[in-house]
Order: sequence, then C-alpha cells, then structure tokens
Amino acid sequence: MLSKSQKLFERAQSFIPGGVNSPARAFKSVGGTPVFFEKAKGSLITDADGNEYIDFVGSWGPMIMGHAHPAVIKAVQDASFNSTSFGAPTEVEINMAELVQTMVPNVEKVRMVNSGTEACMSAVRVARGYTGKEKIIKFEGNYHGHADTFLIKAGSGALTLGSPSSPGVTEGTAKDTLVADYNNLNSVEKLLEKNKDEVAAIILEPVAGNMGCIPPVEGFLEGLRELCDKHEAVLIFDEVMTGFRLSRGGAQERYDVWADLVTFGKIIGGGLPVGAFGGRKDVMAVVAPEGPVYQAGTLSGNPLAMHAGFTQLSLLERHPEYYVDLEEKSEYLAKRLRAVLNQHGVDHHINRVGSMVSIFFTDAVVTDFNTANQTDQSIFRLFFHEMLKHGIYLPPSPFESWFLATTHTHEMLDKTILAADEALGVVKLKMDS
Ligand code: KE4
Repeated sequence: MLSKSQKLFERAQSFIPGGVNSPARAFKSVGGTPVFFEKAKGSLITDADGNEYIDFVGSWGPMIMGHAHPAVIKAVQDASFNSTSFGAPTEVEINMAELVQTMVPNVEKVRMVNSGTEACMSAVRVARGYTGKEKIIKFEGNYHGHADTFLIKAGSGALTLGSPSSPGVTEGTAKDTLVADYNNLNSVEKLLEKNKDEVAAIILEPVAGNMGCIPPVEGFLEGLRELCDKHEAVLIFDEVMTGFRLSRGGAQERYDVWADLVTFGKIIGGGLPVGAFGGRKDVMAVVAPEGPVYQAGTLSGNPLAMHAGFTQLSLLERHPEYYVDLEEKSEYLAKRLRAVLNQHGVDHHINRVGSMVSIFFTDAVVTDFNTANQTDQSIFRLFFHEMLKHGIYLPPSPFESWFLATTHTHEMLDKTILAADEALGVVKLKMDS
C-alpha cells in the first residue's frame, strides 16, 4: 500500500523535474521518497499521511522561532487584506531596512530581493561594479545559491547530488570564479598573488552550513579581512543562513569580524520568499538607481514578506534571551549526541556553532570540504531513515546543517537522543553484518 507521500511524489514527477521544486528536498543522497508535508506548528511538522515529526530542517533556516508563529501569521494575514503586492514603495520596507541596520550596524544601506541566490549574485555584481575588477574567490563546499558564478565546486544540493560544478555554466563565467580551500588562508593568498589586481571580491559563508556545519578556525576570518584590505577586494559574508541565527548580529557580531557587504535571507522573511544585500554605503552607492550597477525585482520588498520578516526579526531583536536559549539547547543536544555515538562506538565528528549542528560519520576532524567529504554517506543514509522512523526529520543530506528553533523543548531533544540511540543500534547491526 503506497503512502500518500509516495502517491504525491509519483504525481509530482509528471509535472515537476525530479518531482521537487528544489533538489535539496529530493532525498537523492538518502534514497527513498521525499516526505510531503501538510502542516507544522512550532518544531512539530506533520506529513501528508498524518505522521508527526520533530523538525530539524525548519525550512532550511527561516523557522528560528518555530513554524506558524502566531505573531508572524497575524502579520501576514493583516497585510494580505491590503493587497499582496504594489510594485511600489511601502513604509514597511523602510522599517525592515532600519531594523536590519539596528541589528547589524555595518549594513549602512540594504536592498531587499527575493532569495538568497539573488542577494549573493547582486552583491558580487556590486563588488565588480565598485572595484572595476572581474574575478571572485569562493570556497569549495560553500553554497551561495544557484547563480552561474557560484556553481563551481558548490555545496548544499549541488554537492549532495554529486555535481558541485554544474553543466550549463559557461567557460567564460567559470574562468572568473576562483576556488580556495575553506579555513586555508594560504590557498587564498596564492590565488590573490596569481590574479594580482583582478579579484573584485572574496565571498564565503563565515560559518559554513552547506557542507555540513563547519566553523572558521581561529584567525581565518580576520585573515580574510586583512587580505581584502591589502588587495583592495570587497569582503562579502554570505549570512543567508547565519544572519540573525548565530546572534542578533549574525556571524559578524559573533566573531567580531566585519565584512564590506553582507547577504541575508531565510530568517528575514519569516518563511516567505526574501533575500537582502547591504553594507558599506560607499560600496552600495553604485546600486541603481543611485548608481550605475543595475539590480531590480518585481516583488522585491514584497509587503507580505516584509511584514513576516519584520515581525520575526523584531521579536529576535527585543529578546536577546532567545539566543541564550538556542545556545543552551543546541549544546544540550550536541553533548548527548556525542555521548550516544560514543556508546555505540560509531566514528563521528560533530560541529556546532550556535543553533547549527552537523554529525559527520568519520574519525577526521572536519574543517573543510575534503574532511567533510570523508563522512560515511552510507551510515548517514541508514541513520537518517532510522531517525525518520522514530519521528525525527533531519536534513536529507550529510552536507547540510541541522537547525534548532526556540520552540524545540528539552522533551523533544530527549526524544531525539532516544531515537538516535535506537537508530545507532540498528546502524551498528547493519555495519557489523
Ligand atoms: P536561496 O536562493 O535558496 O534562498 O539561498 C541560497 C543560499 C545562499 N547562501 C547560503 C549560505 C545558503 O545556505 C543558501 C540556501 N541554502 C540551502 C540549504 N542549505 C537552500 C535549500 C534549497 O536549495 O532548497
């Protein structure tokens, strides 16, 4: 008897490539049928067959305060009665821009867009327009969305599907994207020396989340800041995932390293389509219509997304205790996951930064793409499905980060640990058989 998710997936594949609107959802690396969901509240999510799970995906980051937060829902409902879009300026866009600047002071000017991809591709265009230079440096395993310029040794779904460099990206584009090793300043210096005066920007995830969670090693971010100053390149922090998650001021505040441009997404939309890029006002001055670098969008600053994002962001801004809570619960979970993995004698490395956590099934210390790629994907696959059976919904890839929300309770975390204990028992049996 097929489940409803299986029936829906069959139907979806008749109309949608791979049956999904984003490959990250496709279960390609874990196998099986993607779970189709119908509703969620807080950190509990219910699938089309009525099964309930504890959710550690949270829509890949936006749901830091849980699904269907009453204040966010009310804000969207109230706004929707006044139309869903004007294609003209509204006051809420100013309120959002002002709040972003309040929470991230070096974002002197900010432009709203409709996705993290749009934010990152626009930031790179601005950096090229501002410097007059053409090349960018990115890092293997970092993911900045699906714009051509980034699909060179990318992370997230591209890495999960085993196509980190995508067909369809032209040689002409690829030649301007240089790739360095994450947490390796020397690899960056070499590229800067080899491409003297040609590098417009260095873009990175200040805490990587798209090859699993990988923190910057001591001095890495500071070193990139110095190299950008020395080589007159724009430092772009892609905080689409880390922004407003790792602290009120994101990774910049957490590590006290300040980029020239920052990109955002996810949390600032409260679950609606959104992205943003911003930073130094002299750099942002090149952005049309103030300057010559064109960037536009029919639904940029959409009132529903703005009201949803502004509401969620305002709650985070007013309640710094939420970050203390997230930190405590995330450490609670990571500590007990390590304990249960040790009990079962399963090789692992857990990285955690704030409310971003990843388990790598390897004995290596995971600090970059090469060590992340040593994770045993077959063990992850087994673990993922066993956890699913126990009502725990993890990101369906070893190259993604788990996300905690303020609505995860200790009871849910204890249930997750219990599930992990059972799952690892099965994994070990299968590994030893
Ligand atoms: P979007 O275009 O998907 O809104 O944002 C692209 C992006 C940019 N930068 C970072 C650091 C990101 O994590 C992302 C998107 N994250 C993935 C999940 N790791 C999105 C999931 C998906 O593609 O479905």
